Amino acid sequence: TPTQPRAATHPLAIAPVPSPPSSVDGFVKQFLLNLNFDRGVALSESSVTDQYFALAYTVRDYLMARWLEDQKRQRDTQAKGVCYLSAEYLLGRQLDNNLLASRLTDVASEAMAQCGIDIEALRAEEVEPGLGNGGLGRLAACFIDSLATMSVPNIGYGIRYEYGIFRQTFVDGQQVEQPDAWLTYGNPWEFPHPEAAQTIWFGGYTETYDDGGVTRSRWIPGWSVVAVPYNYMVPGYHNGRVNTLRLWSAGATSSFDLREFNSGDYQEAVRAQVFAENISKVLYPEDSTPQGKELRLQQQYFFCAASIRDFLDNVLPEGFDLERLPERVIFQLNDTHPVIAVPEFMRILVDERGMEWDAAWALTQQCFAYTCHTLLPEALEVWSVDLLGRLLPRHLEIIYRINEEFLLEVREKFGDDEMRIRNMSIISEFPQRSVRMAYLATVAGAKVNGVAELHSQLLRDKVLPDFSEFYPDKFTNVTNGVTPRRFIRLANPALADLITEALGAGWTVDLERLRGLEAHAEDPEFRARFAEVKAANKRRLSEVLWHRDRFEVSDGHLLDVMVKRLHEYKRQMLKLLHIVTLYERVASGRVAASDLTPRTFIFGAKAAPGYDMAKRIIHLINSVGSVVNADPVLEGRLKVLFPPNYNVTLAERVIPAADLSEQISLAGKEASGTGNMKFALNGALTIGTDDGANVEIRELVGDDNFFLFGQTEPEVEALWARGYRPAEFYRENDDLRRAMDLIASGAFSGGDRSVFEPIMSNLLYDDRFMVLADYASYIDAQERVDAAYQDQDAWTRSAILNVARCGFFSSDRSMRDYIDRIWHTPPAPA
Ligand code: RUG
Repeated sequence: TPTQPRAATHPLAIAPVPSPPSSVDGFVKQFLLNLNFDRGVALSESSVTDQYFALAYTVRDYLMARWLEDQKRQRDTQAKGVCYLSAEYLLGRQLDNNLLASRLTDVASEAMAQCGIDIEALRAEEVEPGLGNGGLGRLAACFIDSLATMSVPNIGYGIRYEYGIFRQTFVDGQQVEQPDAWLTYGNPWEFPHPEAAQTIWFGGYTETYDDGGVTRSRWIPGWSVVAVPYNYMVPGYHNGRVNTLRLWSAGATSSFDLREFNSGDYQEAVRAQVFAENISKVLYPEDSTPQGKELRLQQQYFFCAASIRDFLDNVLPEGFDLERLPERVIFQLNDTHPVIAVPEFMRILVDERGMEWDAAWALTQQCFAYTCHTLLPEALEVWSVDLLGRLLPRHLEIIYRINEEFLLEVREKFGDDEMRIRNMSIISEFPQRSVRMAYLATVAGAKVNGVAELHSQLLRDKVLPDFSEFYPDKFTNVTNGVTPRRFIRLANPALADLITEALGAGWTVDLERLRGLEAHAEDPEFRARFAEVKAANKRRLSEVLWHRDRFEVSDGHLLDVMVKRLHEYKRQMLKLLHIVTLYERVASGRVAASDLTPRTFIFGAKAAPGYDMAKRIIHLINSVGSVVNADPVLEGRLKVLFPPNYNVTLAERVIPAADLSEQISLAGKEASGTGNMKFALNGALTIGTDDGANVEIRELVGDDNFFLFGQTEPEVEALWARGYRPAEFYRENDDLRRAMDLIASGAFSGGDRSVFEPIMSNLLYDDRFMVLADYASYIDAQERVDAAYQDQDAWTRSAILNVARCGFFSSDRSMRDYIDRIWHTPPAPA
C-alpha cells in the first residue's frame, strides 16, 4: 500500500496571527477577514452560522502557530508520547473550550460586541460532536484535554462518525431516535487531509510461501477502503500547547464506476462508495452492551489499522529503529474496541517488516496497555472466529499463534490443568468458537487497569482471576477523573470565580488546591455566597429548560438529578420507585403534601435503540412524570422533568445546578462512573451505593457529607448465594408493594395494565440488579436527605466540603497516574 510522502524538513510555517493575548481590534480584524474571505459574506449580510464559523476560524488562527510548533517539536524531539486508541470521543462543544484554553474568552466577547454580535447566539449555534455514548467517550475527551494541559505529547486516534449518538425525542413518552446529522453545516474545527489517506484492506485469504527456507504466511486481502484523516486541535489550558486528535473517515478506493454510470446503472456506479462510507457512517449507540455486528468489527479494524500505520509511517522519522519503539510510544487501548490493533501491529512487524515473531511479540507487549471499563460479563467483547476469519484471516492466524504460545506458558506455570487452560484461552469454544478480546488485550498489554479502586480489585479477583495470578504485576488501578476546565471553569463560571477569589488562580491545573476551601466552609459569609451561586445556577438551568423544553424548575425545590445512560444496572427504576412512593403516600392521604420536601427530579438518559427494557423504563418515567406533574394533590411539591436528548451541552447546565446526585447502581456493577465526580466537584451531595468511584468519593468527602445506602458488593454476592427472591421484598415492605401496585394498576398508563407489566414482572421474578432488595435502604437514605435539606446552611457546608475534598478527581491526576504506573512519558520540555 502506498504511503504518503513525508513532509520534508521545511521551515515551520508561521500562522499569520500572533499568539494570544491579543487586542480586541486585532481580533475584530481577523474575524472580519474570515467572515469575508472564508465565508464569502459581509458582516451586514452574515447569518449567525456565518458568524459562528468566522469566530471559530479566528480562534483556530490564534491556536495555529502553537499547533504547528508542537507538531514540529514532536517531530524533532521524538519524545515518548501516548497514542490513545478510542472508538469514542464525546467532545462536547469546542468554541468555549478553545477560547478558554487560549485566554481569548474576554477578547472574543468584546470583539463580537464591537461587531454588534451577541456571542451567546454564536455559542448556541454550535452543534455538539456526539462521537461517543457516555462515560467512556467523555473520559477519552477529558484525558486528551489533560494531556495537552500537562504538555504530554499525545495523539488521540478515533473515528469521525458522520452521525454521532442519536438525537433522542419523546413521542407519547416513548423514545424515538433521530439521526444526529452534526456535519450538515460543516465543521470549522476539523482539518481534512484526503491527500494523506491510507488504504485499509479486508477479507481475502492467507497463503504460505517459502522465504529463504523459512515458511511464512501472508495475507492476500480481498477488498479495501480508504481512511481519510481529519485533524482536530487539542489545546492545553493556558500553556500554549496544542496536541492532535486524528479521526478517520472512510471512503471508497475508487468512488465511481463511470462505465456503470454511462450504461445507466447509477446505483451500481456508486455502490462501492456507499459500501465504504458505511464504515464510518454511524456510532453504535451502545454502552456497556456490545453488539456483535460485522460493521462494528470493520469500524474497529478500520481505525486501528489506519492509526498504527499512520504512527509508524508518518509520525516516526524515516529509518526509525523499531527495536526502540517502547522508548517512543505507548498505544493505550480504551476498552476492547481497539484490541484488534494488537494482531495488526504484529502483522505489520512480522509480515511487512520481516521481524522475527518473538522480537515482534516482545515489542508488542511493551507498546500496548489496556484499560477495562466494565464488570458486566456481557460487555466484554467477543468476535466469532467465523466472522473474524472472514474479515481478517491473517489476524485470526496471528491470534491463534499468540494464544498457542500463551497457553504453553500457562502450562509451564500451572501444569496441565485443563480447566484452567480452557478458562484462560483467548479462544472460547462456547456457545460458538470466538475470540475473547479482553483476554487478548490482557495477554498483549504491558499493563491492565481498571478505572476505580473497587473496579480494579474486582477485575483482578472476579473477572480475570487466572490472569492476575499468572501476571501478578500486570494489573493496576487508575481511578478515572474529569477535566476541571470543562466541568468547573466552563460549566460553572460563578463557582470558578468564587473559588479563585478564595484560593487565588492556579487551582484549575492543580485541583488538590481545592482543599483550601475547607476553611472557607466554616465562614458564614462564604457559605452564603456559595449558596447564591447554586441558586443562580438553578435559575440558569430553569431558563435553559424553559427555552429548550418549556419545563419550569420551581424556586426553593431540592434539585434531585439522575443523568446517565439508561441501563438496568444503573437502576433508574429505584429512583422511580422512590418518586412513586412519595406520590402514593400523598395520593392515598397517608401523608399531607405539605409534609413533603419540595423536590424537582431531573432525569436525563438515552436507551440503546435495541434495549427494550430500557426503553420501557423511559416510557414509565415520562408517564409517571405526566401524572405527578399534573396532580393537584401534590400542591406542586414534586416535579418530574425528563428533558430529552441529554448530552454534554445539557450536562454543563444541569450539573452545576444540582443539589443531590443520584449514583445508585447495584454494588459491583458500575466500573467507576464519572458523573458522580462532576456533581461532587460542583457542590452536589451524593446519594449512592458503595460502587465504582463512589467508594473513593465517600472516603474523601466523609460519611457526614454523603448519603450511603444499599448492600455492599460482598453482601450482594451473599444474597445471590442464599437465593434472591425479590417477591419476598415486595410482600414484606408496605411502601414498596403500594408503589408497585400503583404502577401495575395502570395509574400511569391510562388504566392499561399491560403497558408496564413487563417491568413489574421483571422486578418481581428476576430483578438481576436487586432493585427491590435495596429499596428500603434507599428510601431510608432519602429520608435522611430530606432531613438534612431542612438545614440549608449545614447542607451548604457539606456541599462546600464536597468541592474542597474532590480535587483528586481531576483527570490531570488520572493522567499522572497513567504516566507513573503505565506510560512513563515525561512532559515535553518547553
Ligand atoms: O460504565 C462505565 C463507567 O462506569 C465508567 O465510568 C466509564 C469510563 O470509565 O466507562 C463506562 N463504560 C463501560 N462505557 N462503556 C463501557 C463498556 O465496557
